Amino acid sequence: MHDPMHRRRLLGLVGAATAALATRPARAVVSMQTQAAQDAFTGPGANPYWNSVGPYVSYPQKLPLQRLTDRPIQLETPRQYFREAFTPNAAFFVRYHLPVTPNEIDLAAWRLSLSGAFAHPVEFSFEQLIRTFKPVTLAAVNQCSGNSRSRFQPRVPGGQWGNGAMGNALWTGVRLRDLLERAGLQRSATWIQFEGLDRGVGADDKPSGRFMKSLPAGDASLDRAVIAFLMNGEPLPMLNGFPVRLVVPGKFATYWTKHLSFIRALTHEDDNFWMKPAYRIPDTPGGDTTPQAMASGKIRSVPIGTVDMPVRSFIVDPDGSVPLVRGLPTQIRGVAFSGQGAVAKVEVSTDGGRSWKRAHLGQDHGPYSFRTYSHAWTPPAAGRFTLAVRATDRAGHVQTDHGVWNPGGYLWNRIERQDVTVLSA
Ligand SMILES: Nc1nc2c(c(=O)[nH]1)N[C@H]1C(S)=C(S)[C@@H](COP(=O)(O)O)O[C@H]1N2
Ligand SMILES: [Mo]
Repeated sequence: MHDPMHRRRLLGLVGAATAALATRPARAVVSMQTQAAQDAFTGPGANPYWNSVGPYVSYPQKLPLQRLTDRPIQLETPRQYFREAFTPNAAFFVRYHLPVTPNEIDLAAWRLSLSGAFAHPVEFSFEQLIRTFKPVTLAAVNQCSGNSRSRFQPRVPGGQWGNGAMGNALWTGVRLRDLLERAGLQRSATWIQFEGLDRGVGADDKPSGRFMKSLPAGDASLDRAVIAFLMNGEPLPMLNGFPVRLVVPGKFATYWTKHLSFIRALTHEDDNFWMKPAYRIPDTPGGDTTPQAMASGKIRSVPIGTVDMPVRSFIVDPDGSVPLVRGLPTQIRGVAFSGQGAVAKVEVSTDGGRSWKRAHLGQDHGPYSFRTYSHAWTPPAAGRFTLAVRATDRAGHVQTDHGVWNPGGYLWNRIERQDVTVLSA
């Protein structure tokens, strides 16, 4: 981890800045199963583990998290940290693609460079970055494209995440557009490429040794993108991208480049491995297809950055670990979000999705944030109950019972359920 000297220096700089403020994609389907077999896993009434089943391991600056893999490091956030709108930095999930990740970064030597189709290619030191541009703060959910991939039936290759490959934070940083303008982004630029400092052999057969992601130069998401140096008011944990990371509100986390150090204005489409064939979705409504359609070879694919994150909601409490009591009031609560428009409504069902009641929404932290919800429920009888939650966003999208399928295991957003046992007092 980085030297405490650097941390102190960073905090000093950050203080000055804030004072101014007020996988490899599937090549083949692993197994074919009948609709009945699929429903047993993911159909209505199914109650898969909320998290993955990895061991709890503590990494530097991190509480014990559920480890999927060590090289690259992949750590999942346990369910209980989603009780609040903001995910603690020390509990925030971690996902890398390459095995060699920075353990320390000398802030005095670190630079963010802008190269390629700019009138004035430029490099910024950390101090220049935070002093030159006006800092902004916004809340946004960072969600891995493969969050909940373990629900896919048929199963697809890739990290078998439960629901904990997501987190919400208050990000403070400078606007990407301000930097692009300062460097004189040229009209010939069609894609903007981002790269961090992690290195090594990844899922690529011909190892690039670098993780690079690009968005179209005119993409609306770049207007809201922020180069963040604070996460929930603190320097970013090393594993979440110290000293700065890209935050692209509404887009999946694959574009949220950690240890962001290289920004390149490209005059051609980026076809490096991490843009093609990795991180692509079928060019179909909702990125939904079938193994059969994939096998036909007729499905065109597009980068996952083509879409914003679909609406989701989660039951955090109760979690089924303790029985409820008949006649004793309890709170059903959790979080909801959408990259396609703020959460407009959250509804809760206590009869497995047959009838729905509107939940109470918690504080509004902006359109890209988690929104907490709660619903008071007094179990009317002893027995088994299936709770369910569904959210609707301002664009009118509502969660359904349909489980999406695509070979990358992306875009899962079906209605979540939780079975609970109720005892007679
Ligand atoms: N430098 C770098 N940035 C990266 C990645 C990476 O491998 N290297 N992975 C991306 C992906 S796919 C995800 S899901 C998020 C995870 O962010 P986190 O580790 O801060 O939770 O980082 C994104 N940014
Ligand atoms: Mo990801």
